Formats: sequence, structure tokens, C-alpha cells
Amino acid sequence: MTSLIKPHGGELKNLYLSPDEASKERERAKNYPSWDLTHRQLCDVELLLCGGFSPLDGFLNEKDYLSVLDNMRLANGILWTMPITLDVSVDFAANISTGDEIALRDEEGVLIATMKVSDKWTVDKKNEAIKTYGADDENHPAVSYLYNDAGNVNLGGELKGVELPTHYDFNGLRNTPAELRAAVQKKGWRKVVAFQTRNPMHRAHQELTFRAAQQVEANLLIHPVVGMTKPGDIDHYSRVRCYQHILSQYPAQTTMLSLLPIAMRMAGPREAVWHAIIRKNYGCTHFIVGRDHAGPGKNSQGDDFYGPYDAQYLVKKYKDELEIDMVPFEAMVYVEDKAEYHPISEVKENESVLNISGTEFRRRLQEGLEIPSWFSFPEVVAELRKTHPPKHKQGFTIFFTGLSGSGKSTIANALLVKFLEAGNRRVTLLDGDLVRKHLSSELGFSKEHRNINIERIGYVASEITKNGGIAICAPIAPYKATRRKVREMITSNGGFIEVHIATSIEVCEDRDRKGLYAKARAGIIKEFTGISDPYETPENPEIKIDTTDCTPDEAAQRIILKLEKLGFIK
Ligand code: PPS
Repeated sequence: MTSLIKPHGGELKNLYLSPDEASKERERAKNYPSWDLTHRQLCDVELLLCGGFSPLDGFLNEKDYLSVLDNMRLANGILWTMPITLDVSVDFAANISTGDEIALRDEEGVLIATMKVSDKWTVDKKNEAIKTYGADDENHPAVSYLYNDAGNVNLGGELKGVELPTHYDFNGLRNTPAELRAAVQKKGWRKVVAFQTRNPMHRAHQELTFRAAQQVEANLLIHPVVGMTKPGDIDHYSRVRCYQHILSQYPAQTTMLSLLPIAMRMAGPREAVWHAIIRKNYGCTHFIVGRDHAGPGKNSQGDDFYGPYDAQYLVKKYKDELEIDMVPFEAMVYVEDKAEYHPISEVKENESVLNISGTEFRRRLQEGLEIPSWFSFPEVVAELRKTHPPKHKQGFTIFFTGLSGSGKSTIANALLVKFLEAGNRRVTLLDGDLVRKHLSSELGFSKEHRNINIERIGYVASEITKNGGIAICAPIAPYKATRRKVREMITSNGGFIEVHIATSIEVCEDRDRKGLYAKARAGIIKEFTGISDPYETPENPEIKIDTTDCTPDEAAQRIILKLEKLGFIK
């Protein structure tokens, strides 16, 4: 008989209504205010409804939220490390009172769940950032999300599930906790060790997971994240195909692959405990925690946000309450003389080791360089090369930003012509004025409208980039946060090169080609960038050009040389 581990808090939640109740709820919800779930919220809702987040039965209320931030526990004392909140806009919240029911819909308007609002509060984002992520630094992806994407008001309340969020991909590999528990039981597995990953798996990962399973005499569950990972990560479609190849590297019938639709926060230690709780809910008895688990990368000072083994320490600290056993693992390295992988601390002094970091691997992939067979499996590399061609075959966006009259459009046009002259790439120019005419004609120049305008440009550019084209954008784009958002939108699809046309306001005003500065000074044009509206100077653009003493042709040449240097053109 299989001895399955108990879910966290003792009971596996299933918040779905019966089909009958669901159809009644659909009727009632026609009169509820509707909230369109963001991608991250949709991931959270899916895990709430299916019990992956047991013992939660909805989005956190204020008391639980504060308790999670302060003590890593729900108000009733149960260990829970991550604030799972429904953040909404101030405008939406203004029409909601506690006791109201709201409809939660996916991006196509399908009703996924309803929520009875028990709490509504304005978020102290700085407090949440510092307490949850230990950082008030936008280099942390979750802090950036909190400050730039999340709404300012949280709504808490219990959920009623109406419909499973729709997935069209890899349906055979998606399991709810109950389904996974049943599958494990059917296989007769007594112990299951879960491996969490947001990256493609190579030989070191295969070796690590195989050893972990051997060590605790358990079967292995490869349980990768297919919800949201760190911006810039390899897309889950490619990764899942890689995991499918990897399965054949384990002894037959010992290993299973199942996809987890979670939205990661990259919260290191807190996230590791959260991940362990979730795996426990899915019926796993063991959980692998490696070096720098769910690490968010470097902070703005260039230091790591968390220590390499902080995640292991925190999971260990809560060992008794977690019940699921951690299998800690150090980095695995390839010992050349033995042609084998070993944990780094087991390598003898005279042995020479080989290692390729994640960054170096991506560089090789991007530049079409050799990836040795000691590092990865040929099928995995071939899979990744299909969707990640070398840089010079990828799409990219050249994003100009600068004051009106700084020379953005002129240089952008010169650049466009140079690409057309070379004739080997497809290129689109999204000039500020043209976009305002064709895409954003209803928008003005308030901060809100400018941001909508830039996000539209970013969206179109990311689509062009994703499909291998070149997008040249030339708006003013005065706000740092929006430029950053666009960069994030695009870097997961290809290159992003920010070009700051840093011509001074004095020179721009002196030129005043369109006569707009004179009108702005006279107060005829309001909210004019540089005169009566802000321009936030880019801190780290890939290129900075002052057109005071540089011709458009020279500027375009500089950009071309930079693109060559970065590997985007050959
Ligand atoms: S933004 O802030 O990025 O959305 O602006 P953008 O879409 O690039 O539009 C800038 C062009 O609109 C003209 N214009 C103004 N610019 C700035 N502030 C105000 N209030 C304004 N009103 C009209 C101006 O011609 C800009 O074009 P460029 O090519 O930058 O001179």
C-alpha cells in the first residue's frame, strides 16, 4: 500500500464547484463586477482552485497577508511564506465593497472563478518588497513586478471555481495534485522526489536528479514551471520538449514528467519553502533544493540578493512543519579525467573539472558556438537550437528615446534605409509621430496616455522581434519604468537595444523644427516634454548619441557597428 504524504494543513483543497453549481454560478456572475486576471493571477487562481496552494481557499485576506509578511505564517499559525494576493487597480477597487461577489475572468473573458470579497486594503508595496523579498530594489523581478505592474489595492476572499483555466499545450503532461497523487499511487510509488526547474535540463541536472532519487531510494518527478518564470528565460514550449528527451536518460519506469503552472517570484529562501509546500500538496515525499534555489540574480549593486545556500537553510529550519524531506544538493561539475559528474565538494585537488555556467551556455547558443556533449545531450541542444537560433538570425528591437527634436526620427530613418539597402532583413519603423497617427490617435500626452502609447509600441515591436524581424521604434518614451517594461517584453523574444539620443534641451529648443518648443513656452501646448513635462534620462542605454556634433549618417553607422559587436548582424 502506498503511503502518501498528507497535504499541507491536512486537507487537499478543491475549490471547484460541481457542474450543476458551476452553471448556476455562471448565471449569477453575469451581474458581478468582472476582473480580468493578469497572467500571474491566472496562474495563482489555477493553483488555488486545484489545491496546489492548500491550505489556502482563496486570495489572502489582510490579516493573513500581514502575518505572512511578518512571520511567514497564516494568521492561524500554519507555515506559508508567499503573499498570494489579488491586486487590482484603484479604479476597480473604488466600486467594490466587502461582501461583494466579483467575477474573475481569463484574458478572453471566460469565467474562471468568483470571489466573495472579505477584505480590501491599499498595499504598502515597500513593506511587502522588503519583508517578502528582502529588497527594495527593482532589479529583483518580483519587486519590479510589485512596483510597476501590480495594482495598488488588494482584494481578499474565498474562491469558487467555475472552470479550469484553459491550456492547449501539453495537456497530457498537466496534472492537478489529486491527479498526480492518483498517478503515483497507481504506479505503486512509495516515495517521490520532486525536481523543480525553470531551465532546460542538461547532463548535470540529469546526474543530480538521478543521484538524489538513488540517495533517498525514491522515484523521480520532474516538475518544471510552465507558468511564469524570470523574464528572459527560455520559453516553456522548448523546455518541455527538452524534458521529454531527458526522460529516456533515466532507467525505464522510474521517472515521471508533470508540468506545474505556477508563477514564480524568484524569492530564493521563501520561495523554496513555498515550493516544498506545493510539492507536498502534489504528494511528493522529497524535494530537491540545489544551489541558489529560485535565485533572482544580482541586485543593482552587482551583489547576489541571497546567499547560495540560504534556501536550503530556510527549508531545513522548517523541516518538522514541512514534513516533506529536503534533498539538498550542491553544484555538480564534470570531472574530466573520470568523464563523470560529481558534486563539487567531492572533487579531489588534482582533478580537473569542466563547467559551463547558464550565462555561458546562453552565449554559446546565441552565437551558434559548439556545445560539448559532456555538457548536454545532443537532442536537447538540437531542440534549443531550433527555437533559439544564433543572434544574427534572431529578431531585435532598436528602441530610440530622447526629447522632441533630438534627432530620433532622422537617425531611425537613416538606419531603416541602411537595412533596406543591405536587403537581407525585414524591418519596420515605428516612429513616434506615425504611431500616434495609426495606433494611438485617441491618446494625449498625460503620463497615463504616454505609457499606453509606449506599451503599444512595445507590444508591436515584441511581436516583430519574436518573428525574427527588426523593429525600429522612435518615440520620446520619457518614463524609465515603461521603457523597462518594454525591454522585459522584448528580451524574452530577441534583442533589445536602447539608443538614447541625448541631444540637450537647449539644442533641441534652438532647432525647434516643428515650432513646438515655441508653442510650449507660450503655454499653447501643455505637458511638453522637457519644458512642462518630465524626461527621465536612461541610466544604462546600450548606446548614447548626442546629435549636436554628429550627422544622422554617422549616428546610424555607430548603431550598425554596435549591432555587429553585439552579434545581431553579421
Ligand atoms: S511619447 O511621450 O513617447 O508618448 O511621445 P511620442 O509618441 O513619441 O510623441 C511625440 C511627438 O508628438 C509631438 N508632441 C509632443 N511631444 C511631447 N510632448 C507634447 N506635449 C507633445 N505634443 C505633441 C512631437 O512632435 C513629438 O514628436 P518628436 O518626433 O519626438 O518631435
